[in-house]
Amino acid sequence: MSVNWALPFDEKILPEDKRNLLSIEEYHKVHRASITSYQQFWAGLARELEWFKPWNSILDESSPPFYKWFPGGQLNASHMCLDRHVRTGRRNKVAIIWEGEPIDQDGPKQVRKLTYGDVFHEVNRIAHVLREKYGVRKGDTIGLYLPMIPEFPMIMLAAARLGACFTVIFSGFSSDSLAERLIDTDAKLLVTADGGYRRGSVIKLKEIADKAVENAPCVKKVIVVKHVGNEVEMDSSRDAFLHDIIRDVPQSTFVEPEKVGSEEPLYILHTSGTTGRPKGQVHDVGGYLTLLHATMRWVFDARDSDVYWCTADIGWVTGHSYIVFGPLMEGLTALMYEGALDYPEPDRWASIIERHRVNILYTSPTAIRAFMRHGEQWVKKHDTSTIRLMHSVGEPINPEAYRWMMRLVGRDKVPFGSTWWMTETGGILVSHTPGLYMVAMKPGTNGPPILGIDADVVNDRGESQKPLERGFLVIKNPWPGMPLTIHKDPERYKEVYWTRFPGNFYAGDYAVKDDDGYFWMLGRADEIIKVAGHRLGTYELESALIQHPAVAEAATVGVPDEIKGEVPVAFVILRSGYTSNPALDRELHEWVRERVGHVASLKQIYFVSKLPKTRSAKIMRRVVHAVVIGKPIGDVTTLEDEASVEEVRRAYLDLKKEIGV
Ligand code: 6R9
Repeated sequence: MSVNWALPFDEKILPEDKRNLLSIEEYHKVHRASITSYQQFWAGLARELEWFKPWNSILDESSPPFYKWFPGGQLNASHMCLDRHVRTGRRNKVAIIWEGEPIDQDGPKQVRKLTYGDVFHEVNRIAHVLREKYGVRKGDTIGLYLPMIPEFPMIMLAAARLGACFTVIFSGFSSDSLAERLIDTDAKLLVTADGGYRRGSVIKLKEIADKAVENAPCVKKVIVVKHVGNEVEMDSSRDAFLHDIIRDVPQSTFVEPEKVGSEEPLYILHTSGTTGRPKGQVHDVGGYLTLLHATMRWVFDARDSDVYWCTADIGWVTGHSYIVFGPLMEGLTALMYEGALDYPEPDRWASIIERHRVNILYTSPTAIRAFMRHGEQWVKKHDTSTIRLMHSVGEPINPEAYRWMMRLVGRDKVPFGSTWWMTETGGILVSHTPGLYMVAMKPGTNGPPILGIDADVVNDRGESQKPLERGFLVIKNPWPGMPLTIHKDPERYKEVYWTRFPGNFYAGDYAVKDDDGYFWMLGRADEIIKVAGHRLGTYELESALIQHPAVAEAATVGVPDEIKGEVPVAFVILRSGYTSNPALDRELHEWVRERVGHVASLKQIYFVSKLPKTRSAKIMRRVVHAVVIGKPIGDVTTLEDEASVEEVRRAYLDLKKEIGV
């Protein structure tokens, strides 16, 4: 059955700068031509990169869905981001403006400005010690567990320089999550820091890393960046401070960038799902950089004079692509901020824009909703008129948040879009492209697919939906930036993304197209929860819960939250002998935070004696979710015991009455 979707699509906003303005019909025409010969189209973009050796063919399609872009071609991501620029006038251009969180009445206590020359020298020195002292080579993987400091991108670039693969673990993850990801990637070296700041307190990263390494025997050595200066325990046979090991490496050290195959791995980044362990998405070099090059130009309209700020954390894919590789490859000045956007006062973000004269802003709906809640007087304290382009990412943007930001920062005239993509896609695939062609903006839309990307909305049988009929988002052609595979699990890669609609990539999102062919992504069709734009799997939360001795079974679902978009709640069945009480409730909250990380704070725990299950004993989270958000529970013919639904509903309503949530 198709659902007709009411979208606010009558509201169209035109940017003030109409240089690239196209009607949507004209855009579709250009777009159609780009996807008809998409391979040649992308090869044209790839030629703008600097290759050590040209590719043998554009796309290896011999064993779908394991596509390889530009096989035979050789390049190096560190060379692309640094060497190319230091040969030119960009050597003395600021590459990274970094601001730390601590601040007093005189302003931020730490601001660092690193030129392309500075970053180049530092990356070479780090690459030198990684190779000479730690024996890091092509084929090795190193783990990174770091706060948002300039060393973070520099270590990624040093690994890439050696042709080694890196894997970043978000610093909000716990030691268990860190260990699991290190083991999955056989990381032999871990780079961490003494600590990081978060809303004025210090997160003791080294301590968490130590616990993880105890359980991850693959990790033989640990490098520690001194950042906060907190006391840390150092195991002299295993640990060393970065500043100590590079002290004697001369500034002029040059490490020849390794010639890396286009189709070889650059990094592995884990994403959460509903079942099984987190999936390590493996990204290549040539295709990935090609997509970033295109989207930096088209979506962000990157120009040499810009100060560009992406407010994400490098721990997530947005930071990989649009803090590190995208902006540095394009030779931009990228701003990096360590802390919370509304700390210590709600205007921190606006003061950063004003002080550093930011031109391009890439942020999230969650951040915008938090700014809104604090009130517009805070943003009005600052001159944000340097902003000439904005985008949001991570979750659907509600039209209210869009309009607020557009009015107060966008002055109702700058290009402002919502870029859709995911860890798997490597870079932006559905978005406005004001740097190339601009079409009318509509609050809440993602816009049409970018050139070269054939996206569609389909029904259960894989047939195209009509405008305003909800369906599943699919990508119909291979695209540069797509994953090579899931690390150690190619079968799963095939099954999760390529089996539901054979030949098409299944993204797992609900979407509709409107009459103009704009896409509106409506949220996940599976049980992935997006908390403040961060992707969390129900599986990780539930497996943490059932490790607790009191818990027999658990189901977690996302519930709407005014600021964070969604937050997880859990329904828990206790083992016999245990009864629910406030102390146990507190303990379980803490237990999950400790095991998964602070991103995984449960909003509420409901104690029940049954959960809705299928006859094959699978928990029906869909049913739990429907009860919690007050929607019809839909088809329950596979439900084993209908009373369980009542039980979940009662637990939910009782607590709601009691505490008013
Ligand atoms: C980049 C990133 C991917 C999921 C994706 C979708 C949601 C991302 C969105 C959006 C609506 C946008 N999503 N951007 N939904 N509008 N502009 O977020 O990657 O963490 O892997 O999440 O995020 O549901 O499937 P990732």
